[in-house]
Amino acid sequence: MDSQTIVAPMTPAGVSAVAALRVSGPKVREVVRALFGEKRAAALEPRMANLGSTRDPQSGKLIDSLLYIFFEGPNSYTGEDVLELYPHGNPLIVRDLLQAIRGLDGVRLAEPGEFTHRAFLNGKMDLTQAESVADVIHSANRAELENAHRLLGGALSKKIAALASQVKDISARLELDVDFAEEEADPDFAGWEARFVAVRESIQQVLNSFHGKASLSRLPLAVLYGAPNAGKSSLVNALLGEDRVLVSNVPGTTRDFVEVRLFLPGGEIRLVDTAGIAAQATDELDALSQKKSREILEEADMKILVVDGSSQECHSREGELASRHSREGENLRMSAFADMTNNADLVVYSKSDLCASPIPDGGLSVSSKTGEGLAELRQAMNASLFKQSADAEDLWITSEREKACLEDALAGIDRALDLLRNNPAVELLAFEMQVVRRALQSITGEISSEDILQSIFAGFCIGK
Ligand SMILES: Nc1nc2c(ncn2[C@@H]2O[C@H](COP(=O)(O)OP(=O)(O)OP(=O)(O)O)[C@@H](O)[C@H]2O)c(=O)[nH]1
Ligand SMILES: [Mg+2]
Repeated sequence: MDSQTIVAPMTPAGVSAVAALRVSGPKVREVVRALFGEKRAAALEPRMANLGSTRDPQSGKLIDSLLYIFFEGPNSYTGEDVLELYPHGNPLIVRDLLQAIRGLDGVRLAEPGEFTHRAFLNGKMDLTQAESVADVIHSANRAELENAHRLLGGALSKKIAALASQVKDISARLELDVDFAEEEADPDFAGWEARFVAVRESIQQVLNSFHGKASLSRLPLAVLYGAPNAGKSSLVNALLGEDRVLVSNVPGTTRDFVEVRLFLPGGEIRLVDTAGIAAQATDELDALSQKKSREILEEADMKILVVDGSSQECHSREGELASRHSREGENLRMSAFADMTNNADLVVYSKSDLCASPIPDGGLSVSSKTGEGLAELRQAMNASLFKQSADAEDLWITSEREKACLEDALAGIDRALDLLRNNPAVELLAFEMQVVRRALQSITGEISSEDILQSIFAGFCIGK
């Protein structure tokens, strides 16, 4: 690790009420002296918020009056001396402050993830925890965030450490046998297989828990579709609690599809309101609108068919739009339409305030006017679009690197099992168990190379 002091903004570029910068390294006290003066630096108390004015060390011009906190190493995020500064969130101020700090001798701009990299090198966290810091920041839904918090809390580290120590015991025993191999012509392998299989199962279990991360740029997508005038746009407004999209009693009000963001208990989703789809388009524009509706439906993670619950058709069990239209004619377009209406993940019967009769099973009765059924609709969307909130014990891994290490460990234990069953040679067994142990230790970073560390932390954001 180089001994330079590093600085970076922790908050994204742009205007905000307050911004935050972090400085870490041996020159932190000198940074305080340069920014706030000799007296402040001499009286610096760890973990106390200070209000001060800072001037550009070169020009003497006021940069800002701001809060700052000093953390004395090793009791800091990185394990080094750390200074956090909270100026007003004007990009000009952040820039000036950054310039003033990095202009000091022995201070440079931090690389992405460098603070966390230092935290790892200084033993503040292991590699699974360091990787989960990025997950905590980027989780796209609540279940992921809860998992990331469990990882950061060291839940995986504990599991892996327990496994590694099991393997270590086996290795120690095997190595002992290697030492005595000459004297004891035929080591006794009875009982070993069960131990190997137990290790294998534990590794496989963690490996099976792998699933990738949802991407913030790919939020789950729910699409509302149905016949013109069914009440789709009204439902979007009711779910949002504001009049965002146009509503009218003229069928064909919505032309282009409209996308909004909606917060559900599990996280944020994209909700799309589409143009009404009918078996027959009224004109060219209508045909185009309907084509777009069909296209976005193909991308949907949840297709919600909205049926006008106040119309006659909704009251007969078989009387959904699809069958109505298929009865009307059998041309290709209509059967495609029927397919689509039959493909719904959920059928919502709208305008329940106008419709007193019961609705078909499995459907949901809602009114955008009175709010009836909206809570149930949100719940159904949440259940369909998000992995159900995991219980406290549930833990999964998200890192491809950790997955690859586990695969190496699994391959090693499989080779060891094969040897044990077919050709038990104590040296070879000891060698394979060492491979397994190393693979496990590299998950937590007990064994790591500078290259691997570089590639992990390069994926972080600046300032973390
Ligand atoms: N009473 C009542 N009227 C509703 C309800 N929801 C929608 N409407 C009325 O039904 C008509 C059509 O509503 P929209 O939300 O524009 O229907 P749409 O499905 O978006 O229609 P298109 O965009 O034309 O496909 C409007 O006159 C709404 O006021 C409801 O829950 N209760
Ligand atoms: Mg509409």
